[in-house]
Amino acid sequence: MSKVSVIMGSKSDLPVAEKALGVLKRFGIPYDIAVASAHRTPGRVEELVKGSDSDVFIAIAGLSAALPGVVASFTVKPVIGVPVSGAVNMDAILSIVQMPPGIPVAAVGLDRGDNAAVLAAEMLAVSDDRIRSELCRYRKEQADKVVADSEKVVADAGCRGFHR
Ligand code: RP5
Repeated sequence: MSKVSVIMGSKSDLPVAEKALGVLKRFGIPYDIAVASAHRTPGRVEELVKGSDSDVFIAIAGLSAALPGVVASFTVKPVIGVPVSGAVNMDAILSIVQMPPGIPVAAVGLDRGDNAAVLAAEMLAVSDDRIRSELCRYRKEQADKVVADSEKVVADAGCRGFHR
């Protein structure tokens, strides 16, 4: 049984999907993944979404990125859209951000499959203590890294840091 379904509009979106999978694996969140295009295989998108037992969808697409909105049209579960970069980047961003009223899609940054997975984990953590603990650990690791990076920058610069 999956908790998160990741759908990408094309196999060419796989590098962005892999960022999401890496985070979901780290948090021990079961997921499934498929390629299905809003424009080329709309019926397949509908089948996948309606047949899914996941709690959250991550939809990844570039160009005229209709996929997240189309996924959202078939479910009342939360949908996170990830715009994929290309020759023009605003097309995918605006296609995901500018959803009409009543059918929202949560948008993360360009190519930010990793943030989509973190946001999905945060949604699941509302009712899952284990995932909440993983998220807290993840936050602490990031904070520890900033401090370690700062200490290294100060040491490499051969000067004194703040608060001496
Ligand atoms: C979108 O068009 C896909 O999500 C992909 O980002 C983009 C290009 O698709 P391909 O031509 O690489 O299949 O539908």
